[in-house]
Parts: sequence; C-alpha cells; structure tokens
Amino acid sequence: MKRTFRVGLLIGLAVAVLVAVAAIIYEFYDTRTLKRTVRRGEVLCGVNAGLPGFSIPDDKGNWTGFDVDFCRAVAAAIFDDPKKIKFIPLDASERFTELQKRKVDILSRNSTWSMARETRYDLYFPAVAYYDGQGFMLPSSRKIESALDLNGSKVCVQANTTTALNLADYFRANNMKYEEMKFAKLDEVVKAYGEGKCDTLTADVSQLYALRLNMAKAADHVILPDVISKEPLAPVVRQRDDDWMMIVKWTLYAMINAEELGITSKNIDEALKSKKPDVMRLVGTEGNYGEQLGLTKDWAARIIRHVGNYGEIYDRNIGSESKLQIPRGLNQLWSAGGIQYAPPIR
Ligand SMILES: N[C@@H](CCC(=O)N[C@@H](CS)C(=O)NCC(=O)O)C(=O)O
Repeated sequence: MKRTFRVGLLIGLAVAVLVAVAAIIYEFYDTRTLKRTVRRGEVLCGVNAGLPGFSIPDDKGNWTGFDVDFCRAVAAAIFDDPKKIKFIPLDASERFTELQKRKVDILSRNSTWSMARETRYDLYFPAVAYYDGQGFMLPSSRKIESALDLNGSKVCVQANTTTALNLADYFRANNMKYEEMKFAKLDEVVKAYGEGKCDTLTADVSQLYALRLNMAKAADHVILPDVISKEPLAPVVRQRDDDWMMIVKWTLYAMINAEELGITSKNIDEALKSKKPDVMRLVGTEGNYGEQLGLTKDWAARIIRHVGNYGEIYDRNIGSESKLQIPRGLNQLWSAGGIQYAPPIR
C-alpha cells in the first residue's frame, strides 16, 4: 500500500512538473500575441513615460492621453473592458527592442513609421494614428520667424529619434551650420533648453506643444511655423503576427469610421438601433466582421462605448477640450479637409 502510494505520488509529481515545463515552453514559444493576451487577461502597452496629452500618469498612477486611449481601445475591443491593460513606460532608445523582445504587445508611443524601423527590428506599423512633423521651439525674445534663420544655432535634440536624423538633413540641405546638443533622455533635453544651453529645441510639433505647456513661462516660447519632416506616428507590433496586427489596425480604423459616421460614446446605443447599412456593419448589427477578427460582433461598439471615436479621443486629449489645443490640421478627416482616411468596413 505504502509503496503504491509513493509510486503514485511520484508519478503525480512527474506529471505536474511536465505540465509546468510544457506550459513554460508553450508560453515562451507561442508568438501569437492575441492568444497570449487573452490568456493573460490584459494588454501590455508600451508608452512614453510622460508626454502631456499623449501619455502621462497622474500621482495615483492613472494614465491619460491619446496614445494611452488607443491601447485602451484595443483592450475594449478584446475584453469589453478598457481597464484590462498594463502601461509600461519605454524611452526612445529601448522602445523597439523591448517590443521585439515581447516585453509589450503593442507600442503606442509617439513613434514615427519609417522603413528602416520595420526592416531592422522586424516590426510593423499597421496604420497612422497621428500625422505629425518636426518643428523648432525657441524663446520669443530671439525674434526669429523662420527655421531658415537658425544658421549657427546650438540645437537641443534627443538621441535615438528620427528627430536627430532630420535635424542633420535639414541643416545640410540648406547649407546651414549648427551645433548639436544631443541627450539620451528627454528630461536632459528640456533641462538644457531651460538653462539656455541651446538656442532652440527640436522635436515633433505635437511634442513641442506638450513641452511648452510644462515650461515655467509658456508664453515666452514660440514654435516656428516651419515643419521640416513627415512624422507619421503609429502604433507598432511585431511582424508575422497577423491576427494581432489586424486587431490593432482595425481598432484605429473603427474609431476613424465611427467619427465619419457620427457615432460617439454618447450616441452608441442609438447607433445600435440604426438601420443605416454602414452603421450596422460597424456596430455589428449586420455581418460578422468582428468574428472574422477573432473577436465578437460588437467589437467596434465596445471601442466606441468605452473610449470614443477618433475625434473624441483627439479633442479630449490634445484638441479643443484639452490644454494643448492642437488644431486638427492633417488629422482632420479626409471629408473635412484632412488626410485621416479609413478603409471601409464591409
Ligand atoms: N517621432 C520621433 C520622436 C519620438 C520621441 O521619442 N521623441 C522624444 C523627444 S520629445 C521623446 O518622446 N522622448 C521621451 C523619452 O525618451 O522618454 C521618433 O519616433 O523617433
């Protein structure tokens, strides 16, 4: 009896160990982010550690911002709960490698879509969330009105960004000289500028708005009208992970289509009763588009209810209802003079 018991116990233990090892191996080798995310019960979202309007935590650790809301929308689509999410701050130098190493499921962090970033890191930028461009900020006391008058300037810039690359291109193309004051961390860039160690600070225009907001005397700094580059900011995922890429891409397109159709977080219940074919396809009362994504019929309705349409997210974080007051510009819908354009859901 005793011996049989011991053998049984040993077999039981061996099975338990095997199951545990198999689970670890499975978890490690399973590269399908959707499956891993659903199993884990939350989305791991890589964000900027602190960029007002885009991604910033308050003193209680509650994150807000345009990039933050995009990840919440993905969580809403999957879990019907925008809180099933963990935000992981990543700085400019580590963001792509951390995504590559699967530390996060998605990077939603003012990152410019460029060819080399897709090829070098095996990543994929599914769709443009925010059309930005690079600009210059400087003290208004300098009385400079054009970037072409910046010849001979000391320029503060952050390393490991497209910003540093464009800066070099711009001055070279215009036969101008500059002294690069490059720092690894954004705090250092801002500090150097604040201490007058450089004549101007360069970054994406949206970031200049955010940084100016934090300055002791915001009104003493101007952002020049010149935009010297294309910075299509987009969420980022890993290549060869198509189910996940499709969810990220169509989450953004669902929000843009919702704005175009006039569906908001406030009127979503009426939209669910609508008989308009394009509204019905978006909110899931006709067709099974969500199921084809591996989600439910009401995936887009969940996004709109919990987080809102593209315009709502824009306005409350960076637009007319926010402190930043960034005009919609290129990010207006194509039907209203901008270039935000989502393929149809059909
Ligand atoms: N869009 C550009 C710039 C993005 C970027 O990382 N900008 C810096 C300068 S404002 C930043 O967000 N730094 C914050 C950090 O590294 O934590 C890119 O993708 O390279």
